[in-house]
Amino acid sequence: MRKYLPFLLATTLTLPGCRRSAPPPLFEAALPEATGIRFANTLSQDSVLNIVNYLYYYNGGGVAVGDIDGDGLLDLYFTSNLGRNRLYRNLGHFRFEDITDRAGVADSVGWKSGVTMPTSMAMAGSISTSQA
Ligand SMILES: [Ca+2]
Repeated sequence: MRKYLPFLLATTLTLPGCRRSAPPPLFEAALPEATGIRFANTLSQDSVLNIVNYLYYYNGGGVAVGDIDGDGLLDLYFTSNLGRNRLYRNLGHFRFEDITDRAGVADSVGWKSGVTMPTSMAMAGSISTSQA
């Protein structure tokens, strides 16, 4: 037993220091208060609007990313199945401004199930973000 004592002592003292530290998270929650993005695709159920009558009822709307004002920052457009869509202009540093009403793209009528946005600069400057 005596001859193993140095090994046991060394192992006992060094093993706790060999634990791996947790890897840093890949994603962090970005709260509406910090980003300015306040969008929720809220659905209610009734006898007409439900998953029995429409299998894709809970598949969601969509999110498009593109630079709508040509400032080099990617802007976000969220579509709501039944509610108001939202267009957010990127101000930089994960801060966004809701420009839905100025752009006239709320489109709160009807069922929206997706959205696309050109990835080129074709739309740049087509939506004015300045307040008149
Ligand atoms: Ca932009």
